[in-house]
Amino acid sequence: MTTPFSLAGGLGAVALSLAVLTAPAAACELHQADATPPTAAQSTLHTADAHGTAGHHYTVGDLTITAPWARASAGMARAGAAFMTIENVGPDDRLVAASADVSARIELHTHIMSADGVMQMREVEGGIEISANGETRLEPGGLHVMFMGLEAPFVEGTRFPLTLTFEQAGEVTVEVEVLSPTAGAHGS
Ligand SMILES: [Cu+2]
Repeated sequence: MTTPFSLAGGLGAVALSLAVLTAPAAACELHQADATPPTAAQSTLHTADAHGTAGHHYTVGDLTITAPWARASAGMARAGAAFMTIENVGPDDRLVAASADVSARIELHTHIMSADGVMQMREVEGGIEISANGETRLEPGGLHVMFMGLEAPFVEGTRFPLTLTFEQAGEVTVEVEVLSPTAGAHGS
């Protein structure tokens, strides 16, 4: 039997989740001030949720960047990495640079398997290729934005601005959300 109590609880939960989704959406619109208003297709991205957080997204030119995130630092680690999905509805592009105030140095990295079967990180020469009409994933074990010489550890629940420079689409500043130290482990 459905009691008024449980019904009210259910509505409360819905209202709460809507409120949680509203904050990142507002941030998106701020960054999209000069772009076209969000379309129905774009707003469905807010439910794309690979890591238990609202999938905030940013648009620049033909690119949509979804849910930039980083793992919280473990212990005294002086390095960190950021991940995101970049969707391209236009021609070939390239992520050529990233900048933020959080570390002494930032590089664009990938992982390669060495001859003796050990995964190693390498800087991507000439930047990360963003293929035409496709989706490029920066994820644990693969492509990532690398932060070396962190000014302070990445703390779970905080965010920091990261400016990405694309060869064609230009520059966009996204907010990187710091998730738990084990976030994304399933995807590595
Ligand atoms: Cu790296």
